[in-house]
Formats: sequence, structure tokens, C-alpha cells
Amino acid sequence: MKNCRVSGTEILEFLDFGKQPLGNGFINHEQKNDEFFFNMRLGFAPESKMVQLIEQPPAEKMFHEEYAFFSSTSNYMKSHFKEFYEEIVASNYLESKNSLVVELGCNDGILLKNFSDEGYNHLGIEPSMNVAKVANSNGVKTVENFFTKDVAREIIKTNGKASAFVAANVMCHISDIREIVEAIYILLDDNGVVIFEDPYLGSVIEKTSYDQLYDEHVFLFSAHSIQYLFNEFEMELFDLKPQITHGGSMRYYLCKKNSKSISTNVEKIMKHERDLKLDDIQTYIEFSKRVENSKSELLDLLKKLKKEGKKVAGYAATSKSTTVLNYCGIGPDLIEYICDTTPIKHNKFSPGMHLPIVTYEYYKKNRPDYLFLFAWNHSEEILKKESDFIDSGGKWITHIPKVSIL
Ligand code: JHZ
Repeated sequence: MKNCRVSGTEILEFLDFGKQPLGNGFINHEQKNDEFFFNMRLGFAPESKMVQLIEQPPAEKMFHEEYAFFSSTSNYMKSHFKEFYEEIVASNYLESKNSLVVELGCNDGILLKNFSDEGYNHLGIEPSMNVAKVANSNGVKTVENFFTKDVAREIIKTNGKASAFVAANVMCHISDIREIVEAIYILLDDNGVVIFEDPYLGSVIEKTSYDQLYDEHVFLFSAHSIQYLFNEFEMELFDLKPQITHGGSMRYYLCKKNSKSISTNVEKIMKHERDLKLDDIQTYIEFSKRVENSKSELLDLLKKLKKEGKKVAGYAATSKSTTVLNYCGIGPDLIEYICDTTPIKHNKFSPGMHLPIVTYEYYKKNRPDYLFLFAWNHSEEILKKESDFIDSGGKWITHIPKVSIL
């Protein structure tokens, strides 16, 4: 993709992560010599203000019947999505329980289950069949498909128009974003709302959390870029609410033009983005220098620990860990294994660098001296749960916002 996916104008490249595998492409021993890689480069489009990958692997390679990420693995996220549900219900967006709520990329149903349990009219759309099956078996009505304009028309035929169209950590995954926004416009009732959240560009820049970039995250959104994108399709932002999830996310509220009053939050956050200079390529050039520094500091620390004979393991085989490991060139010589609670990842190897993925129980029996916190976004939940690791002399390593030992 040489031009911006939103405006069709030029993209200024500012960061090259080199060859990267699929963020969730955990592999068996036999697949080690037959892995998929793509060139992961990041750019900024001055016209739309959209930060985006220059190249993204095809959607079918990333989302399929063996998708490795299940949303319900974090208890904190379960309560976060319960609050999201409560907010929608408490607002006047739904006239009654019959008003249709559609969720794009509902995964295992972590959000929609709240609606289905209380008898709300709902529909999930999820292309990764294995997670969609879990949603369906949990009582969440889910269509196993990618979302398109045709799918939107089909849904209208069977379910009518949507009063609320929601998504969490999904919109930023979709390369053909114009098709999606057009499809949303078709599906949405004239008075309907679109509410979605994704990792926030401002937070990534402030925290140097470069690992929010991997194959699935083709965009890093801001209020400016979302306003630009939806304005193209006669929709506009009417509210914005920052979230603490995933190291700093933004919840975007959109409607068809002139159908809702605009919250003062919109201008407040737009101003914050101008103050952060998110419209200036220089900001991204400086970010890329900080990313390079982070890489060398992390490698220095891991090599020093190895020299001292310390054992280091990783905690949580996140998608983000794929970027850290491959960009920095960290293999099993520096981090012995990664423990994770997701069964589909067990006894596999991390994408690209091939670190063994082990069970939580394995970690408990084979404690390292240091644990690298790959799920730094869940640090509160994890550090609390693992307090005995520190008590028994263990130490945590993080790389966000700076490489350090906690
Ligand atoms: P977590 C995924 O990213 C992928 P990831 C996706 N592209 C996205 O956008 C975000 O989520 C939202 C493990 N874990 O949430 C379970 C433990 O082992 O940071 C999971 O494998 N123990 C859709 O993968 C992984 O972490 C724990 O106590 O970067 C999830 O990582 C906890 C809390 C998690 O998302």
C-alpha cells in the first residue's frame, strides 16, 4: 500500500520493524521452517492524519478457524466490558430491548454476553470461526463472517437496522476500512450510534509502546484520523472517552451527521492531540528514535543478565511480544520460555523467534529469576496475582514506558 487507505494520498514512512511473522501465528515444531513473514513498516498520512502499516498480510491469514486470542482471558477485561454494556444500556441509545446491537469482531462474546444474558436483541459478527463458536455456545448470536456492505444488507433483511454498532479492538485491524465504514452507514439506523475503542495513538507515542504494532494492528487511530474517516461517509464524532485498557485506548462515539449534540470532550481531545503534535511527522521521527533506543537498552539488559547466569522467562505470549522479540532479535538463548494461560498456545513456539510457550503450571514449577512482563497492559491484575514471585526474590522486567526492572 503506497497511498493512505483512507485519503488515497501519500504516506510518509518513519519506522521499519524489518521482517515480522503473524503476531498470533504460534507454530508447531514442524512449521518452523515454513513460516509466513511480511515487511512491517509504519507510516503517517498527513492528509488523513492516519498512522498505518505500509503493508498488512491478507485478513484470511490472520483471522481463521485457529485464531489464538480469546478475549475472556483477562478478568479485568471482563469487568471492563460489563461496564461498557452498562454504559450503553444507561444511555438513551437503545429504545427498548428489541433495539438491535451489532458487534463487529465479537470474539468469544465477552461484551455481547452481557446483552444476551439480559435478553437484548443482539448480533455478533466474527470471522475467526473457533472464537465465534465459543460465542455461539455462550448464547451470543454470532455470524461467522467478515463484515462487508453485502453482509450489512443481509443483516437488515433478517434483523432490521442497528441502533448501536459497537466494536472493541477490531476497527484498527481492518485494512479495507472505507468498506467497513460504508457498511456501518448502511446498517445504522438514522438515529443510531457507533461506539468503538482501540489502542490510542497518543498513548503509544507517550509511552513508546511500539509493540502495539503488529500485523493485526494496521492502524493507530486518533480523534483527528477518526473524524476524517467518518466525515467521508456523512458521519461525525459526538463524544470521546479515554480508556486505561491496553496501555491507553480511546472510545469513539459517532453518529450520522447532525443527529446528536457534540460533547465538549471532542474539542478538548482534539486540542490535546494538537498539543502532542500528532499532525507533525517530526513527532513520529522522534518516536522511532526512542523505539531504537528501547531495543538496544532491552538487549543490553538481557545480555547482562545472561552473563550473570540469571534465568529469564516471559509472562504472557501476547501479540505484542511477537513484535518485541522479532524486532529486537530475542530468542530462547535470552528468554527461556513464555508462560501463558491460553490452551491453544501451549506446546507451540512463538512466531518468528521460536520461544517455547508453556503452561502456567510449568512456570510455577520452573521459576526464573526474572519475568519479562509481555502483558504490561495487564500489569495491575498480573502483579497482584503473582505477588509471591516478588516475595520469593523474583524480579519483573518491563520495557514500557522505559526498559527497567520493577
Ligand atoms: P493481551 C490481543 O493482543 C490481540 P494481545 C488483538 N489483536 C488485540 O487487539 C488485543 O488483544 C486487544 C495471556 N495472559 O490482552 C493470555 C496470561 O497468560 O495483552 C493471552 O494469551 N495471564 C485482538 O495478545 C495474552 O496474555 C494473565 O494473567 O497483545 C493476552 O494478552 C493475563 C491477564 C493474560 O493481548
